[in-house]
Amino acid sequence: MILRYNGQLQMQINDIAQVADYMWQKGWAERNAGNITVNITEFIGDENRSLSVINRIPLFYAVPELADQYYYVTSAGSRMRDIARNPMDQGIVTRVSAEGKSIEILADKNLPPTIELPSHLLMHQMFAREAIREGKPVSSRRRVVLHTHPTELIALSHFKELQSTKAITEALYRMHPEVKMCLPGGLAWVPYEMPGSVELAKASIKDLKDFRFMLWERHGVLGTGTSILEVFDVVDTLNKAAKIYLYVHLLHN
Ligand code: 2HA
Ligand code: ZN
Repeated sequence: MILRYNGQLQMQINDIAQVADYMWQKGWAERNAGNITVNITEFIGDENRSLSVINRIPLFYAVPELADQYYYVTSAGSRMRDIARNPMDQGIVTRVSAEGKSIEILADKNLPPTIELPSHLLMHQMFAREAIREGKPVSSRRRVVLHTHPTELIALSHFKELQSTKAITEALYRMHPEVKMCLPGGLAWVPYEMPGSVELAKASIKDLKDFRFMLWERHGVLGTGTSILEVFDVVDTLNKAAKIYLYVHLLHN
């Protein structure tokens, strides 16, 4: 079925396409690098609640807190440059089933979701629990999970002396004071785990309680928040600080 657009939903999808384009232009999205999930429940509108289910994918674990939540999800193997051109040709709108045991693909096509969807859903489950604890709607806390491969931040993740939350955060704060303004909580350090592995998901979820952004050793960044444009801006600022770090150290050696 084809997604029916209302103004707010169109803006959300446009923002996703815009950020996919920025990440490609920045050189953070080689081949099929990166993935995005956004909770769009607030914007979905009654006109899309009756879309028929194209496919149902069982989950290995239940996420009852996410029952009836709607997500835009990039598809497995999709390229950011293609998502930028046509977000519904390279991504899907899904709903978590009423029992939270499967996801239902609603629009536009029956594409396989990113292989990172199970770990993204565990993160969204954590955000849902945060919101529920505060008596707020499930999607009112963080709605966005974005993963990308920013070159200079990955380069910094190779330096032994920067391989801790304290060391990487202080180095970036020192290089570019803007970082502290947009990310006062700091950047969490996650030691190397296989991309797409359960271990990487578990390590990330542990840090998500206290941090919105994390650096995965020799791999990339995971960012969370309420607006995808704001999440992009933070990664961009972090990566700028990483670039300055590299220039300064090159000039000193
Ligand atoms: O989705 O970046 O880490 C492709 C990746 C996996
Ligand atoms: Zn990756």
